[in-house]
Amino acid sequence: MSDRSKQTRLVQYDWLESQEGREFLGVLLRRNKRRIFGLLEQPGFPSGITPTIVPFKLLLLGKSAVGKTSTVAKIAGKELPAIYSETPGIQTTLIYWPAKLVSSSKVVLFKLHFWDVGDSAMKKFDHIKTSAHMKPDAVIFFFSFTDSEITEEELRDFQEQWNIPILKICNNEGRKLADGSLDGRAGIMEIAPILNTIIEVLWRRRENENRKVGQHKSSKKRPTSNQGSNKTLQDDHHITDI
Ligand SMILES: Nc1nc2c(ncn2[C@@H]2O[C@H](COP(=O)(O)OP(=O)(O)OP(=O)(O)O)[C@@H](O)[C@H]2O)c(=O)[nH]1
Ligand SMILES: [Mg+2]
Repeated sequence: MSDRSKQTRLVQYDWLESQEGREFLGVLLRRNKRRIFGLLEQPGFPSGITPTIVPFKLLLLGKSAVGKTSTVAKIAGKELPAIYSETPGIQTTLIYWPAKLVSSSKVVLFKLHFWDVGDSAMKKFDHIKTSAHMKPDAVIFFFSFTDSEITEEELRDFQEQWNIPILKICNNEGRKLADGSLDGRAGIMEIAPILNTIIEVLWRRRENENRKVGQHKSSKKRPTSNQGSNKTLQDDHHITDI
């Protein structure tokens, strides 16, 4: 059993199916179709609700035709490309994802910025992966189950060894509405486990980083015997405070 399976959850996975979750989900939809948000836009919420927005940048890498662009389309609730064409360079997509934290019962709006890098662009500009300008919060590596070079067993070993979750997605067309367009709500419920796992991993890592910074600061600020001992770290604002 991997360490990951023993960890307690940080995000409430079935929250979107609750009354409150459905209200938040509603802001991602318009007439049951997924809304697309531009770079400067963000969803409006019912009055009195202003969730904390937490941005993350995700870099998608993997060899050509492995399914990066199709996966982003599926996650964003867009039609899948009818025919394959290589992504010429980098294509960015912004997705908002509300989630409820287990620890504080607060709703956080995750702002996920997916950077889909076409394989030949990656080969041409190999420095992208390590570029300081790029600064991704995480890299998602893609593999295809139809690729005979990689077996499921190898992927399982990889998961156990590195304690990185392997997420499976099937980029099928998805349920349609009467007018032939994609059913946004059904699409969201389909991809919810994937996005919840991604934010869970990112959130856990950020909490660990903040904890380390907090410990480092508290050891530096630890009062000496002739200083007041009531000094606290209340001025440190960590994301874990949410
Ligand atoms: N069977 C199957 N085919 C898929 C799936 N996802 C994508 N494909 C197909 O794989 C091909 C490549 O998909 P893309 O998403 O364009 O691949 P990509 O990784 O973005 O490729 P580059 O832009 O060249 O790097 C297309 O013909 C898709 O229809 C899937 O889940 N299952
Ligand atoms: Mg592509």
